[in-house]
Amino acid sequence: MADLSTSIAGVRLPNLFFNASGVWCQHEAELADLLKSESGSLITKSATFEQRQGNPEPRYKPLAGGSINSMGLPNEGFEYYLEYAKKFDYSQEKPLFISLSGLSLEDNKKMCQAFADAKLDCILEVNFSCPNVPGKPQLGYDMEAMEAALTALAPIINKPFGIKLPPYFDIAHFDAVAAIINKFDQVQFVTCVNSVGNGLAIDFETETALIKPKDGFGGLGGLMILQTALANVNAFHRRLTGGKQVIGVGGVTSGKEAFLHVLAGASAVQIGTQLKEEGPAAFGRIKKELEEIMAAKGYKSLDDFRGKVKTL
Ligand code: RRO
Repeated sequence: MADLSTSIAGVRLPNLFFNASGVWCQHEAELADLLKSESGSLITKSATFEQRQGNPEPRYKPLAGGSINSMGLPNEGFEYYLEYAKKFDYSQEKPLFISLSGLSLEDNKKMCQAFADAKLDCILEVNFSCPNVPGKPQLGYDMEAMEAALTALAPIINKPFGIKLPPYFDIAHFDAVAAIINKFDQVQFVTCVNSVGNGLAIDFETETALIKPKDGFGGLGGLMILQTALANVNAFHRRLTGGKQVIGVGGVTSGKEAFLHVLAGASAVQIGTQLKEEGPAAFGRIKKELEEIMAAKGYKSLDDFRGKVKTL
């Protein structure tokens, strides 16, 4: 039987799969579903300092081959997720990741301080890439602001953590972002990629945008972004030093895309659109499919093929 276990930032996951932050993780009932599922871990919805309703609906639509969303960071406020993290049972086999996405550096500092003060065994993923808050450009596309944020947050968090990155589309940007991240020993993983920002989906018959916020502009996810996600996973896998890892996310609908993410260099794999559409049963199915692929190819563990994509 193939071994799908992995570890991120020194913490073991019984298998490499978990939810992409934002999907099935805003409320405790959804987090309970993830705990019951065959996922190897779980991550909470990106938290802001205050609770938020998010953008007006409709704000998510499935598309042929993916999805578009402009949720606008609906969440219960960081204290809700802090309380959840405090009562979480860390003795069970799934570790807990917490996503933070402050609307300012000051908010991120306050939230990170609160988690540090609580001395919990959860792992922070700081979201540098929400594309959907009107009037707020994402940090991941502002290199100076990203370095300033890491300089401020790393000493506060004071233990290994990760950051969620937007997709990049230029080799110079892969180089520049990796060079910044490599300055921070504590950044032990990057999660690649957040949704491909600011797509526009239009209904042909009604000639109307499919979602309401931002004149219909929203982040693209699902199979249509697979190759962008794989490129980002591989670009950072090749460039990051000091044992830093990459969590792959984008375009995983079956064991096959998950296999490709690991081949590109992913140490864990998150599932977004497919989880939203199929529900938590997706984990059992995709896990089984990956096990069958590994058995057919003669791979016994993820280490046997991680990052080993061949080039011509
Ligand atoms: O809530 C959202 O609109 C959202 C966030 Br924070 C994010 O990071 N990525 C995304 O596609 N949507």
